[in-house]
Amino acid sequence: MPVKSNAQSPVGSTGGPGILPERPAIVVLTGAGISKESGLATFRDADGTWNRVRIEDVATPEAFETDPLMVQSFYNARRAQLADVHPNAAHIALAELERRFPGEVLLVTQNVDDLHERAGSRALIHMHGELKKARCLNCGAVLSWPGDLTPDSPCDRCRRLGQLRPHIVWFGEVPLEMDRIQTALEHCRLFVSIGTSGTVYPAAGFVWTAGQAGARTVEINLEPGNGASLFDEAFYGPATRVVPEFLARLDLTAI
Ligand code: BJW
Repeated sequence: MPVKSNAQSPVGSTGGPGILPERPAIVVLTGAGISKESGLATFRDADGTWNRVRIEDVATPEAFETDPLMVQSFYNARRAQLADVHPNAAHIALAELERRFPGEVLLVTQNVDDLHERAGSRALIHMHGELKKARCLNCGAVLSWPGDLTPDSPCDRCRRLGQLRPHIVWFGEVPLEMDRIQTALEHCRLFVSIGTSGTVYPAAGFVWTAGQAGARTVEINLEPGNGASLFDEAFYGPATRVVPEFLARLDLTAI
């Protein structure tokens, strides 16, 4: 699958360059498992999204070129679902960590939902994009887009019709903010991975980068992920229980 660059697209993060720390002591990576108990499906569990729809039909640039209406409908439904779900105890515990820790924390999420920001996290990167944004293929604008997107929606900036796509990183596209994430991983002292199967790269390789740089690496998941052997420590169980417990026990003065 050829890799396409998202270079045209500006910052994919919530916090913005002023808020995002360059060399945080703690980097947290989250995946779909953290939002599962809020009511959002994961991808690869038995009841996951990829057992319901084919990746090739909805999550590649080729799918969008072939059938934009089908792809827009898939993302419209998932965007609409965000109105019915709420941040859970794991999202809230991570937002509290950011407030409580005297140093800097960077939260990198693979999730395209908005539950981390609704819980109060600010230093946040959405490396696979955001459901509530659209991107213009003509002018590159990244627009806030809370409602449905149609194949002929006009761009708010250049006014061209039919050029907007979901601001989502599909297979074969380069995730957002990779330089910033790489620098953070190379300088952090604690790396915590939560609710991800460790299947999709480059996120699946972050534990290796952080470990090579000397960070303590911790996996929190329902069950061991694909990269389980790469972590120094692991805590298994539902995120709403294990994440608050782990963070409550963490000695913040020792990081
Ligand atoms: C709980 C829980 C509870 C449940 N509590 N836990 C061979 C061919 C072609 C491509 C490739 C290839 N080999 C590698 C590639 C690259 C490809 C890739 O990795 N493919 C693999 C599948 C093999 N990657 C890419 O194409 C990426 N781009 C890229 O690599 O560019 C090159 C480049 C990179 C860097 C620099 C320069 C160049 C892009 C990947 C885009 C991924 N997009 C998606 C969909 C878009 C968003 C959307 O529609 O929502 O992102 S795929 C999907 O997977 C989504 C997720 O973010 C991502 C990760 O999934 P996640 O979060 O791990 O979910 P699950 O379901 O897998 O796991 C959930 C976990 O939670 C499980 O472990 C459960 O146990 C656990 N859990 N309940 C705690 N209550």
